[in-house]
Amino acid sequence: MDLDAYVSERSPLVERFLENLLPSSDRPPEVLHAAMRHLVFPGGKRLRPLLAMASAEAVGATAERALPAAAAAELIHTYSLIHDDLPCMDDDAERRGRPSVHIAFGETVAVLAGDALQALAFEALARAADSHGTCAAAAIVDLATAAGASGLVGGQVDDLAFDPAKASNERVESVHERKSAALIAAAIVGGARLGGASEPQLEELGRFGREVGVAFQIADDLLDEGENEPCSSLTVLGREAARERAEMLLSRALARVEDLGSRAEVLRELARFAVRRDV
Ligand code: GRG
Repeated sequence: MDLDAYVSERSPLVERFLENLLPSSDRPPEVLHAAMRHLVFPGGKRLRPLLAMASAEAVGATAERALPAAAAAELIHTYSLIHDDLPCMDDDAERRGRPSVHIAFGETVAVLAGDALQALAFEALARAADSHGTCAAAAIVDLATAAGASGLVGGQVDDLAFDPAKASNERVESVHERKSAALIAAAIVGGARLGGASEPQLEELGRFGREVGVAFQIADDLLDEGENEPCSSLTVLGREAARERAEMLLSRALARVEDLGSRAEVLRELARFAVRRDV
């Protein structure tokens, strides 16, 4: 299975879709639109959109069907990175080797660009209602749950307040599930929903997404070795046990989508990449 060929073929679909969705930086307020685009283009690995498309294809639909869910997940991801880099959060001056949005545009515009990207994510999915019917509404609920207080935002709050004295693998993975895995699962389930998946398929894909998401975050903790993060699998498990835990979650996840057969091979390969990556 040639993952590079898949990525080269499908990525332009996402880039075009996002390009049409994002307001032009020639249009006022120019500074807001430029700030919104700053981190979206060029993006990072585009893992969430690729998973959304592969998930739609795993249930027999085209990658194009998944584009609103793919783009919406990427926009939520991007907004969360912009806000995470702010001085009041992680205070990072660089993202993907370039100045963070608040360094390039100032804090006020960075907060507002994140807000606007979040709204745009839901707009993209809501607009899919015409072509995708009620499954678009269900995908909106899933995305809102993954992005909100019980998902990304709640996970971030618990991460920031994490007490090293009370650290345990359970507590760390509870943060991983919400801060990172929930959005990955929403991308996968969203793509499958828009692709017309059945309820049992959606349930299995949701579990697959959460397990891959936690394993992805453990891989991220391993890549961040040396940063001395209190809320990290590396801190509570150590390097070897953390790697084994990620592999265990990955194989459990892969077994869940075995029944989808060869159509799901790209989805499985993307999951392996997410967990074993070195970027
Ligand atoms: C500020 C609401 C709010 C949430 C912040 C995104 C986030 C939550 C924190 C950033 C730090 C972090 C470890 C997030 C977990 C998700 C993660 C590993 C993000 C990086 O995702 P990649 O590797 O990034 O997919 P690229 O750059 O490839 O898109």
